[in-house]
Amino acid sequence: MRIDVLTLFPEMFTGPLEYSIIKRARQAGVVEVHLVNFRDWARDKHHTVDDTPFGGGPGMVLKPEPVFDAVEALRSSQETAGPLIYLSPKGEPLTQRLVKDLAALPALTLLCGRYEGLDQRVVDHLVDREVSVGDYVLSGGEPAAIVVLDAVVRLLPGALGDDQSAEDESFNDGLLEYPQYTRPAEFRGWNVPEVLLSGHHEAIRRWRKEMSVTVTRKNRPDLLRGQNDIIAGGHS
Ligand code: 9WO
Repeated sequence: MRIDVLTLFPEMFTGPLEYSIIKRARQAGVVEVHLVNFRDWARDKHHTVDDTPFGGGPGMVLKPEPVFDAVEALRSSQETAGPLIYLSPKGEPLTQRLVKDLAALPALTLLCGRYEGLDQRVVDHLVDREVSVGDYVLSGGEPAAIVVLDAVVRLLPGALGDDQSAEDESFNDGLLEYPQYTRPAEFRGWNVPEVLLSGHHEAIRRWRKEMSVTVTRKNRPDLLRGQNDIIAGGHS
């Protein structure tokens, strides 16, 4: 898979690209990440990328020309031009379903905004999908793009080591994951739940399902809508 990232701060990606799964996937040739600074596409001598908003108001807006030029240059130089995804708090929520769909593509372009955002004509006439990673405002789209990058790359065939599973751990059956424990069986007086030491696999399976339902009900009751069959299965 090829992932192009359009950003005014490409250096923000160098750390994440050099660790763990993303690093190994790049080394294995599973993913190729290209960082593009769209300031390089500004045509004036000061490489201006922003201007004041029409209608007044605070801050600055990213000019359309450098973004259009950068994206069009990418699209004409590649045979596999993936969809252009703009990271924005106004976007559709990023879900594991969307991550899976993106991971199935041959290419992807991530566009990171700054300041008060992009000129709307970029969103209307160039962007394919506007995606949000959560209901909060960042100082730019870069941390959100790193989230998308990480979630997508770990699903690519060959990205994970043998000891890891690309199953969406926290979303089996649409429930949150059950608690995990490892040695020692007693730590500072706190014991690992007895059932996990019992070797009784059916009892362990039931306990884990029950814990999944309990933590989901507490932290994400929205996920339980339409899941009553699964909850019933956990108690049967
Ligand atoms: C800032 C602002 C200030 C005054 C009036 C309106 C304003 N809107 C914004 C704003 O939304 N700024 C964004 C900063 C513009 C696009 C890049 N930035 C961004 C992306 N912040 N948060 C995200 C983001 C992306 C994906 N998922 C969650 C948050």
